[in-house]
Amino acid sequence: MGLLMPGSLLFADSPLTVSVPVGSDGIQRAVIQADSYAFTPHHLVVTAGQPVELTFKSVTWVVPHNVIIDDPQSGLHIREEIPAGESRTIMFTPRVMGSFAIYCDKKLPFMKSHREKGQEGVLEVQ
Ligand SMILES: [Cu+2]
Repeated sequence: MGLLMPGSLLFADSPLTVSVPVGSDGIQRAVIQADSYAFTPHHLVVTAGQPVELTFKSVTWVVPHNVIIDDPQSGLHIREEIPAGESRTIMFTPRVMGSFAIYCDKKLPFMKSHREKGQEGVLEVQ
């Protein structure tokens, strides 16, 4: 699958809050499960100035999700679609310390957004 790289963190073994481990290549790497309606783990702690690689693995059959981290002032401007049952990897290097929202903004007409249903988390940059 290519997901089980050394240094990867498997969501199945993860508590809800994780310090994202650094691989031998210096990349902070984690795998996050995307389900309806949650990201697991949902609180990721990373170190500023080092590259981060997050793989979002959808475990849904039909429902599409996405992942958004949007704080342009901090250089974080990520939006990636995650089709049902597929995995998508985002890479970025956080430069500014702080806590930033990770969320899915999918929404059906007249329904609450996935974020409002609980599909959100925190990227904590230390
Ligand atoms: Cu979603």
